[in-house]
Amino acid sequence: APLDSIIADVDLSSYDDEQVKLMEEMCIVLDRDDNRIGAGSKKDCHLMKNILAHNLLHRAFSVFLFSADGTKLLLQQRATEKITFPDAWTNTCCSHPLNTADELVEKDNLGVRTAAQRKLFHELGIEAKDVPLDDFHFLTRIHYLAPSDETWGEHEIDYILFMRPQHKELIDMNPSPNEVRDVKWVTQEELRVLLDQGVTKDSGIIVTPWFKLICDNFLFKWWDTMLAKGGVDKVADEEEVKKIYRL
Ligand code: DMA
Ligand code: MN
Repeated sequence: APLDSIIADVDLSSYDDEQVKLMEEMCIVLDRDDNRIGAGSKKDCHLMKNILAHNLLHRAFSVFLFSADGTKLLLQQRATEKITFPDAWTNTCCSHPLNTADELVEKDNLGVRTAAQRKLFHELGIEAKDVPLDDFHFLTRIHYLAPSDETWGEHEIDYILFMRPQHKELIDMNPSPNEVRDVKWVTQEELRVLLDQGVTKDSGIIVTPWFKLICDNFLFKWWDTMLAKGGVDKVADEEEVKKIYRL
């Protein structure tokens, strides 16, 4: 069985202790149709050798948190301490639902939403009461593979979640420096500038591959729909909600 021969012999001593510890988290291992086939450590799931040799795939989520009026999106720059994609600009918050009873619940994507609420607090210090589980809106799933360097990378089915809290114009936060180097609320125009800088090698701006894929394929269309509808309900069409996009 492929999961028995996973390698885990990489030397982590040069990385940040807190981030190394998080490599022990257990991710949900999937077949390509998003059925759970097992569990694997965050470390095993993010080694390019395992991804390429065993086609190892895991479940993830990406949160897009908007201002109350919908004109601004919260971005983060990943901390230098991150083992994968350090210093890269990306959407509000990304991580993995863990292989635990509460985060495995698939009905109404409850497990993924529970994980999203947990990580918004862990990475950005956003309180659960400001981001209620019912206010996350699931849009679609994206299956992609992207190396970070010669050792590490991603191979995920990524659940896209939008949230647009109405009780405050901009949600309060208190980012954790071990996770987040910087944050920025951007308009569509400001995001387009950042994405352009991200493709210019000497700009010093790096953008994560999944955020770039989502921006290139969906985000601006969904964002316009959200503004036109005045809310986050039914921003993705029925086809998008059902499908797993292979990007
Ligand atoms: C993993 O994000 C999830 C996606 C969609 C790339 P991450 O590397 O930020 O995970 P974590 O915060 O758990 O390290
Ligand atoms: Mn991952």
